[in-house]
Amino acid sequence: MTIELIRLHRLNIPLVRPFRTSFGTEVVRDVIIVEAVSSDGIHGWGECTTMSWPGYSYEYSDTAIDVITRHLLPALAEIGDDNDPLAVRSAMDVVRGHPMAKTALSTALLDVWLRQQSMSLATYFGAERTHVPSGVSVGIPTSESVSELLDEVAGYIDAGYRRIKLKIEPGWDREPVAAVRGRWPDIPLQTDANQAYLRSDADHLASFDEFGLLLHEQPLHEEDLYGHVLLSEACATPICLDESIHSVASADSAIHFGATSIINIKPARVGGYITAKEIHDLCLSRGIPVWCGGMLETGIGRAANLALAALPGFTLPGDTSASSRYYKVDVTEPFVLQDGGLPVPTGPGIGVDPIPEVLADLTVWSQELRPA
Ligand code: OSB
Ligand code: MG
Repeated sequence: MTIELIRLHRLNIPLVRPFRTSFGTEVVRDVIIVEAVSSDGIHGWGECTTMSWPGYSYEYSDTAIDVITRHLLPALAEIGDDNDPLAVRSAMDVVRGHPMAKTALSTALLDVWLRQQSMSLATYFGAERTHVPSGVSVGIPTSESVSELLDEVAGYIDAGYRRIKLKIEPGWDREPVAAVRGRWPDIPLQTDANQAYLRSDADHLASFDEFGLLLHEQPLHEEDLYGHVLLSEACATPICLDESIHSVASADSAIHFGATSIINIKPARVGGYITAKEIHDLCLSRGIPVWCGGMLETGIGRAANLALAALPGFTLPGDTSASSRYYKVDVTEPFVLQDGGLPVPTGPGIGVDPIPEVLADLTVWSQELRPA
């Protein structure tokens, strides 16, 4: 397969409501969609889930554009016309880090490669599930009002979401969690602190044990694996890592040392779908439950995440919510919640395409690149 052209589309998409976490507030999604066009006229798509600022990780949209343009695309010249997914990943390995940029470009190439074989991503993974249960990640209300939070959560529960994740930070934690648990004693409930706590908060976090939570997601700094081991010993609530897991090796280490007993697999955080699948396989062999995280993806990234989440180790509902939870208008046909979950796309590749007029409408910048 010869890739003739790579197009970067930078979109600004308003969120239906601001998404506030311990690392900041996102009001408009600043997302890059990568389009790869092959010489036989096939278009493949990948989503770069960076935000406009380095709040979740060091990457952001400007660095991703730079890395794709100046480093990843030239690195691919090494493999010539060989666009086998493993060859693509190893060619990109010469660039340290920048997993979101790698995910965006490698997924567009993977999509072309699969479409040429008329094979869906789910089939390529060996996934058998056709429907994936959905959870929803609920931001900190900008008003900091618990009653507003309860109204938002009620809307999700009425819509059929199977699990609620509350974003927490020091000062917004016990009160909202107690209120949600008090009103819905049986709903699967978890927290996500995005690294906002310190080792010295162990007793405080252990006090949440009374709420019967599924897990605490990434309470401490991503580099503090030992801190998470200590926290796991202090809390009955399982600890689940997100930001700390970048690779198969980091997942293996975190499991081995007892820093995590559940893992949030986000393809964009680990450099792509091939590595995400390998982490799934490792966790399955170790008896570690996984669930599919998200980065407020458009339909492009969501479609690929659903294929991954259809694998058997994904035993907990993930952050694979319907398009309407994020956007009034999605870039693809919207994903609509059915029976508390979403259908796994069955078409070739990622199984969805952007709607050209919507893509054009939301685009604030674009660029064409010619691979060397
Ligand atoms: O930590 O899981 C996170 C969104 C952006 C950045 C980080 C995170 C999130 C979410 C939302 O929690 C997940 C989603 O619904 O896509
Ligand atoms: Mg998280």
